[in-house]
Amino acid sequence: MTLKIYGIGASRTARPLWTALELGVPFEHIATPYQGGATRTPAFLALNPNGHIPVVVDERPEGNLTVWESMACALYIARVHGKADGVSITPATPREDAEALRWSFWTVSELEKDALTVLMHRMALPEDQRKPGLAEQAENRLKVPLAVLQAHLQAQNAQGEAYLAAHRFTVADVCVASVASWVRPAADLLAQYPAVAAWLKACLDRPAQAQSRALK
Ligand SMILES: N[C@@H](CCC(=O)N[C@@H](CS)C(=O)NCC(=O)O)C(=O)O
Repeated sequence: MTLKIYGIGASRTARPLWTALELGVPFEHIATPYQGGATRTPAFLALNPNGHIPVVVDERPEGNLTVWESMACALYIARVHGKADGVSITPATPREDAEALRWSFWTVSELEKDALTVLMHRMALPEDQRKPGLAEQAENRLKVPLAVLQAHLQAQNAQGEAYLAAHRFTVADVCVASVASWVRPAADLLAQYPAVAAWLKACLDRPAQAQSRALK
């Protein structure tokens, strides 16, 4: 039985990679950059007709199972390959499962697009291609979801829970922190949400995060 993860760490593939590394699940990393045509070959398109990374292929006794969409990949690995023992990052109760699902869906619908605009136009693009006006507009819109995240984390902290779904770090934190990290170039904005900034730092300081990003 082999778990294969296609993609590179410096992409949304970090989400399933980070999840697998946190769990200590053995996997084969199939280095697949999103630039240069590797995601447009017939073989790759047969795995993901969208032509995007990540893709997870779980070679199981009953047959191969293919998962794409980065949040689905991370949640799948946690659920199917992790232990729901209340210690690992796998959700262990219906409440933890609900939190992981809702915050992952929330991230792709409420946070990801504007966070990516901040990353691209404050840091990732060559300076002469950056449009600070686009970044400013995105930062203004991000005040709404960041306030929602801040309120949730404050409520969690008030009941002695340091992370999104539980007292311990779970796959919910992988899914949200991997996107919230894109807002870091807007340091002044992030500083307005101290519970978010502290939680994000705790998530990104985890060794498995750096290990996932380093996989080329
Ligand atoms: N919603 C998808 C988006 C996947 C995606 O856009 N991946 C990028 C890399 S981060 C990609 O493969 N881009 C190459 C392309 O679209 O050609 C997910 O979360 O998996």
